[in-house]
Amino acid sequence: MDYSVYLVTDFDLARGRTTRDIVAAAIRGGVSCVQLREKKRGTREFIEEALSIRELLARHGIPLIINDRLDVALAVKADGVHLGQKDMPCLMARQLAPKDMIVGISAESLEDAIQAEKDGADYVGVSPVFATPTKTDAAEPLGLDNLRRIRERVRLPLVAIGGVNAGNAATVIHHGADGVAVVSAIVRAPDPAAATRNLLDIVTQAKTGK
Ligand code: TZP
Ligand code: MG
Repeated sequence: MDYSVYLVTDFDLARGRTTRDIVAAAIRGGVSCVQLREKKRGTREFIEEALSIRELLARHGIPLIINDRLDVALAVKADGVHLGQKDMPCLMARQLAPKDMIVGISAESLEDAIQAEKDGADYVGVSPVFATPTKTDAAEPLGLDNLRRIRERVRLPLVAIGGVNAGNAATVIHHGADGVAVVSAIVRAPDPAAATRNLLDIVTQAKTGK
């Protein structure tokens, strides 16, 4: 599983473009994986959107991860589900999900990350690394030193999220992340395909220099 450039969608930040438009552009730019994050839609709409995005991503062999909702992930046969510290516990999701479903957990501390590994998570979102206006209820930023501490203690793939952009993506990789998860750096970009490609170049370069 490649987490190099991990897009997290946000309809409100897309400047009038649809989530499908943004995902299509990100695919052109070489996105590694996509999380559908729909905080405002009802279940029916969320499912319809997920099916449409899943079909688009499947054509390119790119995994779809569903934010918060294991039921939606199961219903649309998504590749994975992403759960925060206030969502369904990882152990429970692991029991309910098919064996091959990816379960990603947001860790807001070193302890959360260690627990996620014990509970059978497939990857950890280190959240947030930097301050971000995108998620208003985000925890205190962990910073690069804590990212490195988590890297030293946890073997799972780490995805850095929160305030990550082309300006700091290389640093984040150098502090131990396997990939960058971004909302605004792609969703708000005037050219989301170019923004994705640029991030991928930076991450690939930073990984080869590791
Ligand atoms: N989880 C932790 S921070 C965040 C999420 C969904 C938002 C990240 O958004 P941005 O625009 O990439 O800072
Ligand atoms: Mg959540």
